[in-house]
Amino acid sequence: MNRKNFLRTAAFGGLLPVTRLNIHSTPTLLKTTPVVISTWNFGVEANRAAWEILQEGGSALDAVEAGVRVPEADPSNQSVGYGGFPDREGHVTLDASIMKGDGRCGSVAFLQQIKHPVSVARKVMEESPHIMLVGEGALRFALDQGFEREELLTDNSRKAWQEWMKESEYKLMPNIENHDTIGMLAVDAEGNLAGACSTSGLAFKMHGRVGDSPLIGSALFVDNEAGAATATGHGEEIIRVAGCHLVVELMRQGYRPQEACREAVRRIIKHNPGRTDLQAGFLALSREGEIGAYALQDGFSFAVRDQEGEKLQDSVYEL
Ligand code: SD4
Repeated sequence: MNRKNFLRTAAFGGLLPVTRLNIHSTPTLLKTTPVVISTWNFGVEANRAAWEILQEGGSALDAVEAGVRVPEADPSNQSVGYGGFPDREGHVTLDASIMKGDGRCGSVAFLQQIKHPVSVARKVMEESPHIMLVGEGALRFALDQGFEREELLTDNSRKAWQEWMKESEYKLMPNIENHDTIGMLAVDAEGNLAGACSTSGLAFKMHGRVGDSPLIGSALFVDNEAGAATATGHGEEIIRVAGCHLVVELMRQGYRPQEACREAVRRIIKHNPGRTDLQAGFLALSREGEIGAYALQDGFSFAVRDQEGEKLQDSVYEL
């Protein structure tokens, strides 16, 4: 039997699992119908900006950048970009990442005074030989690239911080009270995946703290051969399990997006038996447009936009 016939027999006759063959084959680009998903209720508006690009045949990369910029610029959103809650010392410090299905990626961490960290992350990917820049270096790079310095601490967020200072009690609060993050995944008409993530991190965190959002493989991972994932919640726990890399690798092994997200949540629970003060929510998207979402506990919502319209959904959860 020559090799070609063997592979055909293997695929149709069941000698080898079909997925084994796929792992080693170069992925062909599919024509697909675009889909964009993102974390939390503010994802609905963010998805609209992404959808405008996707429906005109634009790339998933352009779509996720445009989408994530929406909550970054919104002062009423106190967990992302402008208007984000500051750290304990009153500084708004931002983390963001962006990744394409071909493995190219960029990120910034502990960046101050720049309203759109996701766009700086994209510049790191496209205009620097590196993947990640932090703090002062990230700021200098952003300024060199033409971004402007801005005051990101709004009056409302300053007041919330001053209120918090009275007790200075650092307690973890699940869901919207303390932390959300925009994580967005998209597949475009060419079948290419991309994702982006942006946050001001946990409210009133220690100065210098960096969460999962800028760490490739923790809050974001994208691979056209397997799928895409993003995460929100307590970054320290998501980092410990390399959450989004785990989700995508499980999808590569044949897990459905939802099952893969559930497995990541279960790993976090295994590290934290009995704890009820944690939250983590994962979203996953396959190249064929299949969506998965799973959270550690109640309260995680996500937004979906496809040709059928827009939806806000509550995620299933474990505890
Ligand atoms: C962080 N994961 O900095 C982010 C915060 C977040 O929902 O997602 N909150 O840990």
